[in-house]
Amino acid sequence: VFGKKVLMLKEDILKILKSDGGYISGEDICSRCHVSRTAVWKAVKRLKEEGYQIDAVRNRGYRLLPGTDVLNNAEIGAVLSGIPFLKEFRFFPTIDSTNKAAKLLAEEGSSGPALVVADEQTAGRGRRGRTWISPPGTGIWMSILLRPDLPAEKSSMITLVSALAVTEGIREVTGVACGIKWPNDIVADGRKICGILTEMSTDMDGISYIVTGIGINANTEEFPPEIAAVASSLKIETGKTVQRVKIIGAVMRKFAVYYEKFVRDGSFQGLKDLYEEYLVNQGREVAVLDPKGEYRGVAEGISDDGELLVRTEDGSVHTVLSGEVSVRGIYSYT
Ligand code: BTX
Repeated sequence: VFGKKVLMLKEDILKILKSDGGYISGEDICSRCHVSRTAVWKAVKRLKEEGYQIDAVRNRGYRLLPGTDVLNNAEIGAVLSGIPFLKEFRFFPTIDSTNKAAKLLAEEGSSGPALVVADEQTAGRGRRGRTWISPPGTGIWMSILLRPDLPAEKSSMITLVSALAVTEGIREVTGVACGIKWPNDIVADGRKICGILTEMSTDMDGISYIVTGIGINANTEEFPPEIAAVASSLKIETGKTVQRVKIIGAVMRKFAVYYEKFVRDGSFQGLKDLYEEYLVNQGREVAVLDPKGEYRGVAEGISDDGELLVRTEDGSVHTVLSGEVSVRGIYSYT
């Protein structure tokens, strides 16, 4: 009973602090929660231990600092409760990879849509077995489990749906003018702030499940040397701490809308124009690393199926289905 009381008090105090940007006196909190000063002080201490930055000033009271960015079950649950699209979510303070966890969830029979979020990944993955650097406390590492009734060849378009949702979610919350580097990077100022990894499992009936993994550098201040030149974060771009739960909420709201449209239409066609608005490749010189050899051309947008259209010097238009495309002026390719 005592533990539950503390928990409720913590939640109540948090609610009060969140509803007000300024200082609230201890006395005020006491009378609103019907508890003693000591109880309030203890609950605040607990909240601080959980990462909430609460300023306590004598004669003024308590204030939740705007730099607070806590990722936990309660915060994520609160932000997702308004998104009926998601049927389930899991949060892990640390995990090997949220894509892997989402796949396990699918294997256990989850019908999705489900979301797995972690504060840290110890074995975050990029494409082709590459590593995705996922330190604790700063990033959004999450995976969406889906079971769309679609032919397997449409699965790669889920990456485009995710990219659209991430771009708009980030823009809405932070104002960062990010764009999409086809097919699976979100960039700001020519640097990667997000990577997307979509994986699929099929059975005799087609798609069994799809997991689309999204890694966003939110409050990263410094990157390891191997990616320092190519990576950026929302904090680096805005100079401010972002609240990761807000981004998660905004991205998931957008995702629900675009995914449902995509599945209803059975095609990416209806999202193509919007996608192209954010496409940083558009009209720029690109280098395509084709298995048959590298070639260069100008990106002209995407096809109805989400392939990149590249016009080469001889005037012919190539469709690039997947793979490595670098854009002149955006990392690697100069
Ligand atoms: P990718 O193969 O396109 O990019 C991987 C490359 O990006 C790496 O080789 C490295 O150069 C660079 N890189 C690694 N970490 C970062 C980082 N934090 N920020 C910027 N650049 C980086 C992109 O693959 C797909 C990444 C998906 C990550 C999500 S996180 C949640 C989910 N779980 C999981 O294991 N993967 C996905």
